[in-house]
Amino acid sequence: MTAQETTVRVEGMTCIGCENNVRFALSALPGVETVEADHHAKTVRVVYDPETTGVERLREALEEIGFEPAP
Ligand SMILES: [Cu+2]
Repeated sequence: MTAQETTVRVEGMTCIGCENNVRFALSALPGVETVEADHHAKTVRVVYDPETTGVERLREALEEIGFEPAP
């Protein structure tokens, strides 16, 4: 399996607490290997197994915890 990497722009991350929430929620998803959230840049970089999960699932998980992934 080859890991894929994506960077999602996430509006509404304003502090380290937000970064932690994002990291916690995405890390819990099957197939997610690495999560780096940056509230200054408003980006979340995710390394994941494309056979197990995908960008749409990541975006859903962000919405579930109240963030808005940019299109
Ligand atoms: Cu916050």
